[in-house]
Amino acid sequence: MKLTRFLLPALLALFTVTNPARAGEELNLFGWSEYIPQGVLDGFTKETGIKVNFETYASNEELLSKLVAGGGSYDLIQPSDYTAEVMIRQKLLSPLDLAQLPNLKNLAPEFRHLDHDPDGRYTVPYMSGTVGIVVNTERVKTPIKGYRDVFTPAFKDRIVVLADPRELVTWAMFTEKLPINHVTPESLARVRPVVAEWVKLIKVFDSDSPKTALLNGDVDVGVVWSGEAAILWNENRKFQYILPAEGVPQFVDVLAIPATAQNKAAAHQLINYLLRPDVSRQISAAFPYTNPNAEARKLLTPEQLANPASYPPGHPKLTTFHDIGKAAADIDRLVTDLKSAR
Ligand code: SPD
Repeated sequence: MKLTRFLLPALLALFTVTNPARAGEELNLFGWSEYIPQGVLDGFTKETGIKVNFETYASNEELLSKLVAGGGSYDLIQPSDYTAEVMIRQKLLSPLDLAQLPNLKNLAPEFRHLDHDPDGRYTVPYMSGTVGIVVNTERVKTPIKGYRDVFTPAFKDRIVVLADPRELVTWAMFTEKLPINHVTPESLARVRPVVAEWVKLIKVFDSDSPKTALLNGDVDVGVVWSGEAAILWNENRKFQYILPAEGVPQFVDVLAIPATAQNKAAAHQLINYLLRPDVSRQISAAFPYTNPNAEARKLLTPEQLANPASYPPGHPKLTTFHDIGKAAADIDRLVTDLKSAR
């Protein structure tokens, strides 16, 4: 009698606190392609019993449009810093319960209090990286220092770039010495002819796996995510990564819980799991971006830490994107127009 009235409820309460999401539950994860190893998600399911339904996207625009259109009911998403900024402003994210994220302590101090979410109320850094140039040095003998060296007639149909309008326009803005986060009709008019010339030279637009065209030898040079460049470097040292002289975009992709999430407890559990050093190390092994988890970095090999695409030597100047409001749609339109006219 006593057991039922006092002990059992107490035990149940304890279980609920330490293990808020239970076996049989499901979690809907919407994340970047080529970023979260399936083995990591399987490990999470094995430990918690929570099944992860994983859908992927290749651009922040795709994530935003699906979320705003109410398509799918996602419990955990992975926007880039500047897109999280938009989502926080539009009240699309749920505040985090930091008490459920003890592994936040593993993050390096420079990845806390980022501009897009200064108090860390809504987002948790997942991976960071840069966008830069990869050159197949067996096929390209001319020196490549910046975007202007890539987008030349000599490389017509030998170039792969990200299928990401904001990136493409930003590279052109860097070359024109325009501020990348203050996009106006005038600045877009300035870069339009530059981008128009560039798109005629590009053979492949691919944000999912731009490394593939370089590995296959379909192209000789690319402007790609640093993690893709790091994989190429691991594959063959002939693939050199170059931070563009005119300006280098840096991103921090984060984990966040949509305001509409149905299973916020499980989402917190997965975030905390991904912050575990042993788990985060597995992510770095498969997708070698810059790991913001200081404790996980201690577990990486000297070779992993010496990959110049994952951890660029020196202290290069990097520039982060910010919310540019309605100009984002103008950029999309401009690139769509120019691509269809080529
Ligand atoms: N395959 C994972 C790519 C992640 C890139 N995210 C950064 C986007 C910045 N525009």
